[in-house]
Parts: sequence; C-alpha cells; structure tokens
Amino acid sequence: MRIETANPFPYDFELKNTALVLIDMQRDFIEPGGFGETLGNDVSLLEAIVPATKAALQAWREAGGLVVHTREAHKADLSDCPPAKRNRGNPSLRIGDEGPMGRILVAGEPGNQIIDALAPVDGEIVIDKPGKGAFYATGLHELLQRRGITHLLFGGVTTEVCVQTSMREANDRGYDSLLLEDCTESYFPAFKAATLDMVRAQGAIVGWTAPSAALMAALR
Ligand code: C5J
Repeated sequence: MRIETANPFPYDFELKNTALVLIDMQRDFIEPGGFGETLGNDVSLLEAIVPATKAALQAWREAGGLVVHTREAHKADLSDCPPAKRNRGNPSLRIGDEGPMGRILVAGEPGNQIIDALAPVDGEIVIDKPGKGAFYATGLHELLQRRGITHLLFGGVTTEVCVQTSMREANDRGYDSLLLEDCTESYFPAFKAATLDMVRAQGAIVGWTAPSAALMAALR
C-alpha cells in the first residue's frame, strides 16, 4: 500500500507489518474537568480531533490492522514516577494527587481511561507508559518485534510531547513512522505545526505526515 500524498514523499507500507499507535487519548488530557484543564489548557482543541481519529481507527480496524493504545500512567505508589517529574513547576495538582477524575495520571483511575469514543476492543494492545515516550520502560518494542511490525502510524496527544517523543524513539529503533496530521493535537497550535515540520524535514528525518483521508484512500 502507498500513501501517495504523504509528506515529504510517498509512504509505502504493508498492512501486516504496520500498527496504528494512538498515544494517550485519555480522559485526563481531553475531557473538560480533567488534568489538562486544571493545568490551564483549552481541552476543546484536543476534543476536536476525536471524530477524525475515530474514523481512522474504524477504517484501520475494518482493514484488520494491529492497534496499539497508550496511556500516560503511573503505579499507585508512584514508584515509577521520578520526583523530578512530579515536583516540577507549580501546578495546582501534581501526579498522584486526587483530581476531578480520580488520582492524576495513576493507572486504573477514571481520568486515566481512554475516552469512550476510542475505547480499545478485544485484541488491541494497551500500553501503560510512565514516560512521555511509548518505548521507555514498556515492552512495546519487543511486542512489535514479535509481530513483525516495521511501520507505525501515529495519532494522539499531545503532538509535541508524547507523540513526538514516541516517534523519535521509534525512529531510533528502526521503524518507519507516519503521523496522521488531523489525528494529533497540541494545547499550543504553533507547537503542533512546528512538530509536523520537524518530523518531515531533512528528507523525513523522523518520519512522514499525511492527513487521515490519505490513509483511508490507501485502504480502500
Ligand atoms: C503530556 C502527553 N503532555 N501525553 N503528555 O504531558 O503528551
């Protein structure tokens, strides 16, 4: 299969060797009243990508592709949360504190769940990650290697933090990655735009980008 209009040049992939990776589409970042909003962010920016992401997920499922969901999630005792991460800055709520949707970024809490519209189904992989990158302190690389995955299609939030970090980690591990432009978002639109430019600069130094419609066209 080929995404002809991918940037900076066409992206070739085989369904059986490719996974769709949705980064941290969890309630605490996306829904009003969650952690993201308590940090002073306008979460409606992130909510706006849900319909396109849902459509891409549905098309990928119908094609029979592997789906990976991640959550930024710490253990209840915070033993996997470095003090530097927890203590930085002056937020009204820190990781592990009781927030509007349970303890902030703690596995199993209501706010840590993937939003209903994109909820994982049987057979899909769900990775709890303590870092920004999906490969740090998780078994994701081994799991993908066992399945023969060489290509990754990324969506999720936020573009310049967990999505970009995961793409860079994937790049260093030898994956060809493409970021679905309308299935990722930032609280800072300029950061999203800069990330898309950075990813595909210098001959796809990190990877490719394309609108989800171009993926759907390739799948038809
Ligand atoms: C952040 C993320 N922004 N999922 N997490 O802290 O990008």
